[in-house]
Amino acid sequence: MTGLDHPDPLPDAAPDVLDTLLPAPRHVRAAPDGTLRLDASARLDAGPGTATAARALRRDLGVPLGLDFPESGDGPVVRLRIDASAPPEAYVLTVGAEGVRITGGGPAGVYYGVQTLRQLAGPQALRRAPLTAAVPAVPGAAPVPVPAPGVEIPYTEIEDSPRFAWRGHLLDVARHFLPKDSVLRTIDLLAAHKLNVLHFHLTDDQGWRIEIKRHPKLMETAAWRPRTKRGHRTSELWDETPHGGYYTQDDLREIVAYAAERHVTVVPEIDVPGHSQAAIAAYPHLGNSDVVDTEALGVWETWGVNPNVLAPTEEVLRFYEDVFTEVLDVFPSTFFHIGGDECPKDQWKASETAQKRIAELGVGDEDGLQSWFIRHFDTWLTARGRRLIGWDEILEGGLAPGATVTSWRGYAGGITAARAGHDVVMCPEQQVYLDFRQAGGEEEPVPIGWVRTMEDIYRFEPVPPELTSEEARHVLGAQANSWAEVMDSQDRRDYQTFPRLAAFSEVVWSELPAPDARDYEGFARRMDAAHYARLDALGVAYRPKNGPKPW
Ligand code: TNX
Repeated sequence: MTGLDHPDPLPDAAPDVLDTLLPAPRHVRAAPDGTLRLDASARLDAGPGTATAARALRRDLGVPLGLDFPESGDGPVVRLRIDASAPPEAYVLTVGAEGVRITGGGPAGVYYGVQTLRQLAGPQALRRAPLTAAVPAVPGAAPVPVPAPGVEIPYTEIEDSPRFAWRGHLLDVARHFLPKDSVLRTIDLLAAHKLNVLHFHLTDDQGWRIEIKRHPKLMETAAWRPRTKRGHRTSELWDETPHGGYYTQDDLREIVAYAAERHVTVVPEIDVPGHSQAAIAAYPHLGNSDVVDTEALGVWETWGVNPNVLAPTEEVLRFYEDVFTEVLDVFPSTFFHIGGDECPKDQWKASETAQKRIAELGVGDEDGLQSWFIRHFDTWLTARGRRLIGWDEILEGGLAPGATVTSWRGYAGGITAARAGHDVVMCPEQQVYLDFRQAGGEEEPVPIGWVRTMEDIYRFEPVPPELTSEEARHVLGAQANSWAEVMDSQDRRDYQTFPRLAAFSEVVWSELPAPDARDYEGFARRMDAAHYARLDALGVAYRPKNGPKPW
């Protein structure tokens, strides 16, 4: 049902559209007899605090359905309201004879109500333009009449709120740069799935992607690699063309504002002290120049864990304070991700400078040195009203007092951190990494890690049973990470990310039973009945169940 391609009579809402919502709401009641017809007479009454939802209604539902939603008129009303006694992301959506009412606990709740209304209106509401439109008339030619727009929505009452506050997706733009437009589109896709954190992995050995005005070689040198390894199963080859790119600070401010309008928080990551070869290639004094010829290092051209890590010196701390100052200026997020993963300690073991630091600081060993490094920035960030978050390796040598942990090497790091009273975001790689292939067949892209099907993702449980309910409160939520070593195009990213991100969205939004008791068949039915069609309307090159592949 689309509302516009068969204008007369208006199409019936799919009778079972209430059973296709995804992520599944907490309670859906079908009200008896009837559907509401939203046509050009429908108007919008947006109460205080509902501006983002009102704009989303007009942009994300009105434009593709051809409805303007003026403020006055005598048609059905869409009423948007806030009831601050409810949690900020909760909403109640009522569709009845007089119109639609969406009441949210806060602006985000009303916004999510609009996203649900979009699903009730059918896949057409996920497009960017109506299927029929008046076109600018060629001078002298007669205009062709356009059918009246409209859509029918079943009467219902829906009560909904998310299980977790942190519903995230990691986008790796360091291994492969993703043009700004694609980042904005990703934010649209997250919002349509009621996900609310974009973890933006901006730096790595293979590339630096954020303009830092104080240190211009990060853009001139660190943002580019002379050649790159393309990972396709059929052709793993070195591509002699350079790869690179970076976002200017204005690009990033635009991304942050675009995300905020959709209730998505962008959490920046600057990965230290490992994963830093690109920065060292630009500024060799950042590396351990007493053990390796850092002048000879270029931006890394291949994948894996890199031995060239930052030197643990005051000079390096000052350099990164400069960097972080500019990053904080661009990203208003409370959380700031500092990386901390996969920092091999061999160079520190061999370096006299590093050994002297260990002795001076009295931190015992190389793990203590990394912990000192991270603690420095924990204090630094806390003094600026921000919170440090890092990969679970930051537990080694002692967790910094204010740190939150993204637990990726399984659940263990997250469990330890939660028991010590630290907040945790769960993203165990074996359960929820989207760079892992989603089937075992020969035709899948270059394998990274294990096979993780849509069903595996659907049965991912963020809260490990080992935690008491008190400890479990530290699990803020989860995120699905899309590392991009072999995702060198938007299509390749779409293929890896969808449909599995849809399954993930339900895991973090809906109150699902324990993994074995989850109704995967019911989820798959909703995918088949509506959600693949929604992804089609959104223009997502997801992995089709039975092929062919989109390349
Ligand atoms: C480990 S997850 C990494 C990434 C890789 C990923 C590949 C994490 C903190 N580090 O640098 O891209 O594996 O799956």
